[in-house]
Amino acid sequence: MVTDLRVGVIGVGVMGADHAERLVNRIAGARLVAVSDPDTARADRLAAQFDGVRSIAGAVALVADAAVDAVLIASPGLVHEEQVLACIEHGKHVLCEKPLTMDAESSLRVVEAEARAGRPLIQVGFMRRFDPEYAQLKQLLDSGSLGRTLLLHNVHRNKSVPESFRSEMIVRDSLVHEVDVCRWLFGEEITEITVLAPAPTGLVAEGVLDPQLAIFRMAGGGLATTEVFVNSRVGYEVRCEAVAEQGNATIGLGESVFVRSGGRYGGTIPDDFRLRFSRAYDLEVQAWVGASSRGEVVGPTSWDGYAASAVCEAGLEALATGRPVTVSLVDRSAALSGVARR
Ligand code: ISE
Repeated sequence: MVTDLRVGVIGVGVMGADHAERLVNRIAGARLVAVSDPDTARADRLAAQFDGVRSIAGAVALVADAAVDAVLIASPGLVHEEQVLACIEHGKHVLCEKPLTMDAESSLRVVEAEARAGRPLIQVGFMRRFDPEYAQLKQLLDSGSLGRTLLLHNVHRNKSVPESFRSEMIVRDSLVHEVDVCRWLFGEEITEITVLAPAPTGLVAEGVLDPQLAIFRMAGGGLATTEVFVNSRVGYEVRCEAVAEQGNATIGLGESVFVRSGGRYGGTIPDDFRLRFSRAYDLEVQAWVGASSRGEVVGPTSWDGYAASAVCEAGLEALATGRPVTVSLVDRSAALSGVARR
């Protein structure tokens, strides 16, 4: 008899609550059984919305709980290392929201701990890989029909973010998505990053550099540009254009209903990522549940999380200095055998 994967969710803010609702209503083969949040009242309230969901005080206690088979981490990046290491220690599959951790050193500790455990357990929440449009673009580029990919141009705009969202978070929490997209679409590591900022919008707190423009140099000689603008005031706009030898391809142009009325025409722009990427999140979590039930990992791995952390760490230096910064990764095979050191 096939039994449902019993899932616990750590962190029930915006994204964790969204995933909890997804697990209950849209994911096959899984059952939400527990939630945990430092704000215990918030966790209690969420648990009370669904049948059979316990609110557990303490993230590590949730991981250790015998009635939890697998863990979805949607807490802030600062506490990911401890929580992911606990999952590895207890042999539990984990889907960890990005960023994997806050810097390359701590992400590498996670990669090595997983390697020493002897089996893959970690999927990192780079959901763009599961978005049908991004997946089609990847297929197209990999097919070779457009020739070699030369350039990627990304746009990543949020309508607005809280005042606490500082310049560093634009790199670590927002740009990190395009770091993964570029590594994945090119199938190569990023070797150098530059992050420039124009005179900022007047609509942000003093000292916040928004928007930012990042340039990645790829190992095979390709280049990528990314504009991140988290207070664009427009809506959630995420686009990617690939320029190849025999043509170019763009995704993210918007697929909503096109309306003509009252002398105007057009569609709508989603307010935030939960709407724009709802299908991607469903496919991501469904893939994780299926793979975890089979004892496998699909999608972005801990190495992908580590490489992204290393690029963002270099990106922070690039933002501070205005200069290109080399990204240095440890030897991959050494890391995956659990013994890499920087
Ligand atoms: C947020 O954490 C996300 O992951 C969103 O996808 C991104 O657009 C936003 O800028 C981040 O703050």
